[in-house]
Amino acid sequence: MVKAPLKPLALVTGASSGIGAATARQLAKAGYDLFLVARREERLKALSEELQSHSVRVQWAALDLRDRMALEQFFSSKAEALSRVEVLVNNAGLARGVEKVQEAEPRDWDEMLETNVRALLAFTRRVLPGMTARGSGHIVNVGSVAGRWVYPGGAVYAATKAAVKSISEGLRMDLIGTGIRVTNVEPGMVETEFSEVRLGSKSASDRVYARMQPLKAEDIADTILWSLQRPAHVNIQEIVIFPTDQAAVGQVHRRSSEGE
Ligand code: NDP
Ligand code: 8X3
Repeated sequence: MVKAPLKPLALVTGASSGIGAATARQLAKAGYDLFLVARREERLKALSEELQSHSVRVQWAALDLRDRMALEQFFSSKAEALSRVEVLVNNAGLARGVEKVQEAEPRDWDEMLETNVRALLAFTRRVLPGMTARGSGHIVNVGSVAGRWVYPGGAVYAATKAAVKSISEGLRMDLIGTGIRVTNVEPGMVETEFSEVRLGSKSASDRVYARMQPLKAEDIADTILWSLQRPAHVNIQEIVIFPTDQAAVGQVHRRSSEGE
Protein backbone atom coordinates (compact mmCIF):
# COMPACT_ATOMS: atom_id res chain seq x y z
CA MET A 1 0.00 0.00 0.00
CA VAL A 2 1.29 3.49 -0.88
CA LYS A 3 1.45 5.76 2.17
CA ALA A 4 -0.19 9.19 1.83
CA PRO A 5 2.48 11.93 1.64
CA LEU A 6 3.03 13.81 4.89
CA LYS A 7 1.35 17.19 5.19
CA PRO A 8 3.24 20.14 6.71
CA LEU A 9 3.33 19.80 10.49
CA ALA A 10 2.29 22.65 12.78
CA LEU A 11 2.96 22.58 16.52
CA VAL A 12 0.66 24.74 18.62
CA THR A 13 1.37 25.35 22.31
CA GLY A 14 -1.56 26.24 24.55
CA ALA A 15 -3.93 24.36 22.24
CA SER A 16 -6.39 23.37 24.98
CA SER A 17 -8.20 26.70 25.00
CA GLY A 18 -8.79 30.11 23.44
CA ILE A 19 -6.48 31.31 20.69
CA GLY A 20 -4.47 28.07 20.57
CA ALA A 21 -7.53 25.83 20.12
CA ALA A 22 -9.00 28.18 17.49
CA THR A 23 -5.67 28.20 15.65
CA ALA A 24 -5.47 24.41 15.72
CA ARG A 25 -8.96 24.23 14.19
CA GLN A 26 -8.06 26.64 11.39
CA LEU A 27 -4.76 24.92 10.67
CA ALA A 28 -6.47 21.53 10.46
CA LYS A 29 -9.03 22.98 8.05
CA ALA A 30 -6.14 24.38 5.99
CA GLY A 31 -4.57 20.90 5.77
CA TYR A 32 -1.78 20.97 8.35
CA ASP A 33 -0.90 17.93 10.43
CA LEU A 34 -0.87 19.02 14.05
CA PHE A 35 1.02 18.59 17.28
CA LEU A 36 -0.98 20.03 20.18
CA VAL A 37 0.56 20.86 23.54
CA ALA A 38 -0.93 22.08 26.86
CA ARG A 39 -1.52 20.68 30.34
CA ARG A 40 -5.20 19.66 30.15
CA GLU A 41 -5.15 16.19 28.67
CA GLU A 42 -8.94 15.79 28.30
CA ARG A 43 -9.18 18.98 26.26
CA LEU A 44 -6.31 17.97 23.98
CA LYS A 45 -7.78 14.51 23.48
CA ALA A 46 -11.22 15.90 22.62
CA LEU A 47 -9.79 18.49 20.22
CA SER A 48 -7.60 15.94 18.53
CA GLU A 49 -10.63 13.66 18.02
CA GLU A 50 -12.63 16.59 16.62
CA LEU A 51 -9.86 17.46 14.16
CA GLN A 52 -9.62 13.94 12.71
CA SER A 53 -12.61 14.86 10.52
CA HIS A 54 -10.25 17.05 8.44
CA SER A 55 -8.18 13.99 7.45
CA VAL A 56 -5.05 15.32 9.07
CA ARG A 57 -2.79 13.54 11.55
CA VAL A 58 -3.07 14.96 15.05
CA GLN A 59 -0.67 14.19 17.88
CA TRP A 60 -0.84 15.75 21.32
CA ALA A 61 1.15 15.87 24.54
CA ALA A 62 -0.01 16.96 27.98
CA LEU A 63 2.91 18.99 29.28
CA ASP A 64 3.47 21.68 31.87
CA LEU A 65 5.76 24.06 30.01
CA ARG A 66 7.30 25.23 33.28
CA ASP A 67 8.61 21.72 34.01
CA ARG A 68 12.05 21.79 32.42
CA MET A 69 12.70 18.09 32.94
CA ALA A 70 9.37 17.10 31.35
CA LEU A 71 10.13 19.46 28.49
CA GLU A 72 13.55 17.89 27.86
CA GLN A 73 12.01 14.40 27.98
CA PHE A 74 9.36 15.51 25.50
CA PHE A 75 12.01 16.99 23.20
CA SER A 76 14.06 13.79 23.17
CA SER A 77 11.14 11.37 22.87
CA LYS A 78 9.55 13.37 20.03
CA ALA A 79 12.76 14.30 18.22
CA GLU A 80 11.58 12.94 14.87
CA ALA A 81 8.27 14.85 14.90
CA LEU A 82 9.96 18.03 16.12
CA SER A 83 12.47 17.87 13.29
CA ARG A 84 9.51 17.96 10.86
CA VAL A 85 7.79 21.01 12.38
CA GLU A 86 7.20 23.54 9.61
CA VAL A 87 5.06 25.94 11.66
CA LEU A 88 5.52 26.64 15.36
CA VAL A 89 2.80 28.67 17.05
CA ASN A 90 4.21 29.79 20.41
CA ASN A 91 0.87 30.64 21.94
CA ALA A 92 0.80 29.17 25.48
CA GLY A 93 0.86 31.93 28.00
CA LEU A 94 -0.88 33.77 30.76
CA ALA A 95 -1.10 36.78 32.99
CA ARG A 96 -1.45 36.07 36.71
CA GLY A 97 -2.94 38.82 38.85
CA VAL A 98 -3.16 42.61 38.55
CA GLU A 99 -1.32 43.53 41.76
CA LYS A 100 1.21 46.32 41.88
CA VAL A 101 4.82 45.10 41.82
CA GLN A 102 5.23 46.04 45.49
CA GLU A 103 2.29 43.80 46.41
CA ALA A 104 2.59 40.95 43.90
CA GLU A 105 3.54 37.32 44.55
CA PRO A 106 6.98 36.44 43.11
CA ARG A 107 5.68 32.95 42.22
CA ASP A 108 3.22 34.62 39.82
CA TRP A 109 6.17 36.34 38.14
CA ASP A 110 7.94 32.99 37.83
CA GLU A 111 4.89 31.41 36.21
CA MET A 112 4.57 34.19 33.64
CA LEU A 113 8.28 34.36 32.88
CA GLU A 114 8.70 30.60 32.57
CA THR A 115 5.61 30.05 30.44
CA ASN A 116 5.56 33.18 28.29
CA VAL A 117 9.29 33.54 27.71
CA ARG A 118 11.44 30.56 28.64
CA ALA A 119 9.18 27.89 27.17
CA LEU A 120 8.74 29.94 23.98
CA LEU A 121 12.52 30.04 23.63
CA ALA A 122 12.87 26.32 24.39
CA PHE A 123 10.36 25.29 21.70
CA THR A 124 11.87 27.71 19.21
CA ARG A 125 15.39 26.42 19.82
CA ARG A 126 14.18 22.83 19.44
CA VAL A 127 12.47 23.23 16.05
CA LEU A 128 15.05 25.50 14.41
CA PRO A 129 17.59 22.83 13.37
CA GLY A 130 14.94 21.05 11.23
CA MET A 131 13.77 24.33 9.74
CA THR A 132 17.27 25.56 8.92
CA ALA A 133 18.18 22.19 7.37
CA ARG A 134 15.10 22.41 5.10
CA GLY A 135 15.50 26.14 4.46
CA SER A 136 11.88 26.84 5.38
CA GLY A 137 9.64 27.27 8.38
CA HIS A 138 7.52 29.83 10.17
CA ILE A 139 7.53 30.76 13.84
CA VAL A 140 4.48 32.64 15.03
CA ASN A 141 4.76 34.13 18.48
CA VAL A 142 1.64 35.29 20.27
CA GLY A 143 2.72 38.52 21.90
CA SER A 144 0.34 41.21 23.11
CA VAL A 145 -0.37 44.92 22.92
CA ALA A 146 0.96 44.79 26.49
CA GLY A 147 4.39 44.21 24.96
CA ARG A 148 4.21 47.76 23.55
CA TRP A 149 2.08 49.62 26.08
CA VAL A 150 2.42 48.90 29.80
CA TYR A 151 -0.45 49.54 32.24
CA PRO A 152 -0.77 49.65 36.04
CA GLY A 153 -0.77 46.18 37.55
CA GLY A 154 0.64 44.69 34.36
CA ALA A 155 4.39 45.34 34.66
CA VAL A 156 5.58 41.76 34.65
CA TYR A 157 3.06 40.43 32.11
CA ALA A 158 3.93 43.38 29.85
CA ALA A 159 7.63 42.66 30.36
CA THR A 160 7.15 39.06 29.20
CA LYS A 161 5.36 40.25 26.07
CA ALA A 162 8.01 42.94 25.44
CA ALA A 163 10.49 40.06 25.66
CA VAL A 164 8.45 38.13 23.07
CA LYS A 165 8.59 41.19 20.80
CA SER A 166 12.38 41.50 21.22
CA ILE A 167 12.92 37.76 20.75
CA SER A 168 10.86 37.86 17.53
CA GLU A 169 12.90 40.80 16.25
CA GLY A 170 16.23 39.23 17.18
CA LEU A 171 15.23 35.89 15.67
CA ARG A 172 14.49 37.55 12.33
CA MET A 173 18.00 38.99 12.43
CA ASP A 174 19.66 35.73 13.45
CA LEU A 175 17.70 33.79 10.81
CA ILE A 176 18.17 36.11 7.85
CA GLY A 177 19.13 34.15 4.76
CA THR A 178 17.65 30.88 6.05
CA GLY A 179 14.18 31.35 4.52
CA ILE A 180 12.54 31.03 7.95
CA ARG A 181 9.87 33.60 8.77
CA VAL A 182 9.04 35.00 12.21
CA THR A 183 5.78 36.78 13.02
CA ASN A 184 4.76 38.45 16.26
CA VAL A 185 0.97 38.67 16.60
CA GLU A 186 -0.06 41.26 19.19
CA PRO A 187 -3.74 41.18 20.19
CA GLY A 188 -5.68 43.54 22.41
CA MET A 189 -8.71 42.21 24.33
CA VAL A 190 -9.72 38.70 23.23
CA GLU A 191 -12.46 36.88 25.13
CA THR A 192 -10.95 33.53 26.13
CA GLU A 193 -10.11 31.98 29.49
CA PHE A 194 -7.31 34.56 29.80
CA SER A 195 -9.10 36.92 32.21
CA GLU A 196 -10.52 34.07 34.27
CA VAL A 197 -6.99 32.71 34.73
CA ARG A 198 -5.67 36.17 35.51
CA LEU A 199 -8.41 37.29 37.92
CA GLY A 200 -9.42 33.94 39.38
CA SER A 201 -13.16 33.85 38.60
CA LYS A 202 -15.62 33.78 35.72
CA SER A 203 -17.57 36.72 37.17
CA ALA A 204 -14.46 38.92 37.29
CA SER A 205 -13.69 37.88 33.72
CA ASP A 206 -17.23 38.72 32.59
CA ARG A 207 -16.77 42.25 33.94
CA VAL A 208 -13.68 42.72 31.75
CA TYR A 209 -15.73 42.16 28.58
CA ALA A 210 -19.01 43.69 29.80
CA ARG A 211 -20.95 45.89 27.35
CA MET A 212 -18.19 45.90 24.73
CA GLN A 213 -17.39 43.61 21.81
CA PRO A 214 -14.00 41.98 22.40
CA LEU A 215 -12.09 40.03 19.78
CA LYS A 216 -12.82 36.33 19.46
CA ALA A 217 -10.10 33.68 19.53
CA GLU A 218 -11.05 32.94 15.89
CA ASP A 219 -10.10 36.51 14.88
CA ILE A 220 -6.54 35.89 16.02
CA ALA A 221 -6.47 32.40 14.51
CA ASP A 222 -7.55 33.95 11.18
CA THR A 223 -4.67 36.39 11.36
CA ILE A 224 -2.18 33.66 12.17
CA LEU A 225 -3.36 31.57 9.22
CA TRP A 226 -3.29 34.63 6.95
CA SER A 227 0.33 35.36 7.90
CA LEU A 228 1.26 31.72 7.18
CA GLN A 229 -0.45 31.82 3.80
CA ARG A 230 1.47 34.84 2.46
CA PRO A 231 3.96 33.90 -0.28
CA ALA A 232 7.32 32.63 1.01
CA HIS A 233 9.03 35.95 0.21
CA VAL A 234 6.59 37.90 2.43
CA ASN A 235 7.14 38.02 6.18
CA ILE A 236 4.48 39.71 8.30
CA GLN A 237 6.83 40.84 11.04
CA GLU A 238 4.41 42.30 13.55
CA ILE A 239 0.69 42.74 13.63
CA VAL A 240 -1.34 44.66 16.25
CA ILE A 241 -5.04 43.80 16.47
CA PHE A 242 -7.50 45.61 18.71
CA PRO A 243 -11.25 45.18 18.88
CA THR A 244 -13.04 48.17 17.33
CA ASP A 245 -14.34 48.96 20.84
CA GLN A 246 -10.78 49.34 22.16
CA ALA A 247 -8.77 52.31 20.87
CA ALA A 248 -5.79 51.77 23.15
CA VAL A 249 -4.78 49.76 26.18
CA GLY A 250 -7.05 51.24 28.87
CA GLN A 251 -9.48 52.95 26.48
CA VAL A 252 -12.55 50.80 25.94
CA HIS A 253 -15.94 51.87 24.65
CA ARG A 254 -18.71 50.32 26.77
CA ARG A 255 -22.33 50.58 25.78
CA SER A 256 -24.94 51.79 28.24
CA SER A 257 -27.42 49.13 29.34
CA GLU A 258 -29.93 50.68 26.91
CA GLY A 259 -27.67 49.77 24.01
CA GLU A 260 -25.35 52.69 23.17
P1 NDP B 1 -6.39 30.90 27.48
O1 NDP B 1 -6.24 30.98 28.95
O2 NDP B 1 -7.72 30.59 26.92
O3 NDP B 1 -5.31 29.89 26.87
C1 NDP B 1 -4.01 29.78 27.39
C2 NDP B 1 -3.39 28.49 26.90
O4 NDP B 1 -2.05 28.41 27.42
C3 NDP B 1 -4.13 27.28 27.39
O5 NDP B 1 -4.22 26.33 26.36
C4 NDP B 1 -3.26 26.76 28.53
O6 NDP B 1 -3.39 25.35 28.60
C5 NDP B 1 -1.87 27.14 28.03
N1 NDP B 1 -0.93 27.20 29.14
C6 NDP B 1 -0.88 28.11 30.14
N2 NDP B 1 0.07 27.76 31.02
C7 NDP B 1 0.64 26.61 30.58
C8 NDP B 1 1.65 25.74 31.06
N3 NDP B 1 2.31 25.98 32.21
N4 NDP B 1 1.96 24.64 30.34
C9 NDP B 1 1.31 24.38 29.19
N5 NDP B 1 0.35 25.15 28.68
C10 NDP B 1 0.00 26.25 29.36
O7 NDP B 1 -5.90 32.33 26.94
P2 NDP B 1 -5.63 32.88 25.46
O8 NDP B 1 -6.04 31.93 24.42
O9 NDP B 1 -6.19 34.24 25.44
O10 NDP B 1 -4.05 33.02 25.50
C11 NDP B 1 -3.20 32.58 24.48
C12 NDP B 1 -2.05 33.57 24.32
O11 NDP B 1 -2.59 34.81 23.88
C13 NDP B 1 -1.29 33.87 25.60
O12 NDP B 1 0.10 33.90 25.29
C14 NDP B 1 -1.77 35.26 26.00
O13 NDP B 1 -0.81 35.98 26.73
C15 NDP B 1 -2.00 35.87 24.63
N6 NDP B 1 -2.87 37.02 24.58
C16 NDP B 1 -4.17 36.94 25.03
C17 NDP B 1 -4.99 38.05 24.96
C18 NDP B 1 -6.39 38.04 25.47
O14 NDP B 1 -6.95 39.15 25.69
N7 NDP B 1 -7.01 36.90 25.67
C19 NDP B 1 -4.51 39.32 24.37
C20 NDP B 1 -3.14 39.29 23.95
C21 NDP B 1 -2.37 38.18 24.03
P3 NDP B 1 -3.54 24.48 29.94
O15 NDP B 1 -4.17 25.35 30.98
O16 NDP B 1 -4.36 23.31 29.52
O17 NDP B 1 -2.13 24.11 30.26
C1 8X3 C 1 -3.75 40.59 26.94
C2 8X3 C 1 -4.23 41.97 26.60
O1 8X3 C 1 -4.45 44.33 27.54
O2 8X3 C 1 -5.07 42.46 29.00
O3 8X3 C 1 -2.44 40.42 26.51
O4 8X3 C 1 -2.76 42.93 28.53
S1 8X3 C 1 -4.10 42.97 27.98
